[in-house]
Amino acid sequence: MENQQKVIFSGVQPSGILTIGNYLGAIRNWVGLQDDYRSIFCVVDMHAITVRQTPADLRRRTYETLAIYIAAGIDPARSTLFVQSHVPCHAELAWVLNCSAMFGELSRMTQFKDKSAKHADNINAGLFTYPVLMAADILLYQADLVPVGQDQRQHLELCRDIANRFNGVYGETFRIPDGYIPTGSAKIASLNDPTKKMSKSDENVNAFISLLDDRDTVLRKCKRAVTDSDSEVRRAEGKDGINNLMNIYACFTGKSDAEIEREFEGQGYGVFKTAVGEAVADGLAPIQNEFARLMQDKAYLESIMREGAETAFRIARKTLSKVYRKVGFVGL
Ligand code: ATP
Ligand code: LTN
Repeated sequence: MENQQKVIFSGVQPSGILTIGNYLGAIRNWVGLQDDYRSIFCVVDMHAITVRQTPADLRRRTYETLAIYIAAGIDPARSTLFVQSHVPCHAELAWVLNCSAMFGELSRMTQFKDKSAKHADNINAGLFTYPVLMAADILLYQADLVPVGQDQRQHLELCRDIANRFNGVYGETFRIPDGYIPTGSAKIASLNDPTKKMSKSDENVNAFISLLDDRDTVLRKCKRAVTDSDSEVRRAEGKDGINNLMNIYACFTGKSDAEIEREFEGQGYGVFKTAVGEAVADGLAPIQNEFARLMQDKAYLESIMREGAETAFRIARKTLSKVYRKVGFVGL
C-alpha cells in the first residue's frame, strides 16, 4: 500500500513566523494534496541554522511552525509531520550527496548569492551546501512531487540533477521528483518592494503579513503596501504592487481578475487595499484560533513530532541503507 501511493514531501524553515507567502505558495497546497498522496511534511530546523538563529527562538519557532501546519489544515492522522533534526538520516545522506554535487552548480544558486549578500559576515559552508541537504530531504522519501513556491524551482532542478547523477554512477537508487509550483500564488511579493519576494526573515516587518498578525496589523500593512501612482485596480505590466495585492485577494476570495477589476472599478486603491486586508484577516482568523489552542498543548505537539520522527525514520533508513550499499560502505 505504502509503496503504491505517490509520495509528496515538503518543508518550511522555522526561521520566523510564517507569512502569507509561505501559506499561499506552499502550505495551502499541501492541504489540498494530502488526500491523494502519501504526504510527509517537515520542519527543516537544520536548514534554518545556515543563517544565525537565537537558540531559544529557534526552539519556540519549531513548535510554532508545526502548530501552524496543523492549524492550516494538515491532518496528522493522514500526513506525517516531523522535525528534520529528529531524523539523523538527513545529515547522513546529505554528506554522501555532497560528494555528487559540484562546486560550480552550487555556486550558481541564486538563493546562495542572495543570502551571501545579505549575511556577508557569515557565508558559511552550510549556506553553500543548503540545496544538498534539501535534496537529501526529498530523495530519502523517494518523493514523486514537491510542492513549493517559485523561489525553490532552482533547488529542485539541482536535486533532480544530483539524483540523476547518482543513479547514473551507482545504478537506480532515487526516484526523480517533480516540482508542484502553483500559478498565481507561487511568488507573493514583499509589500514594501513588490519586485522582491515576501520573506519571513525580512527585517522590515511591514514587508510581510505573518499568519499571526492581528486584524488591525493586517489592515495597516495592506493600507501602506507600496503601489504605483495610477489609481485603477487592473492587472498590468509594471503594476507590481497592484498585481501582488490582486493575487493575494484572489487567493483569499477565489475571485478572478475580471471579477476583481469589476468590483473595484472607479474606486481607487484605498478601498481595494482595505478589502484585501479584510479578506486576509478573515482568512487567517480560523488558523489563528486553532494555532492558539495548539500552542497551549506542548505535550500534544511533542507526541506528533515523536510519532512523525518514527515513521519518517523507518522510510528514510531504508533509502539510506540502499545508498550506503551502493557506494560501497561495509554493512554490519
Ligand atoms: P526565509 O526568509 O527564512 O528565507 P522564507 O519566508 O523565504 O524564509 P522558506 O522557509 O524558505 O521561507 O520557504 C518555505 C516555503 O514557502 C517554500 O516552499 C517556498 O517556496 C515558499 N515561499 C516562501 N516565500 C514565498 C513567497 N513569497 N511566495 C510564495 N511562496 C513562498
Ligand atoms: N529550501 C526550502 C525548504 C526546504 C524544502 C525541503 C522544501 C528544505 N527542504 C524539501 C521542499 C522539500 C525553502 O523553502 N527555503
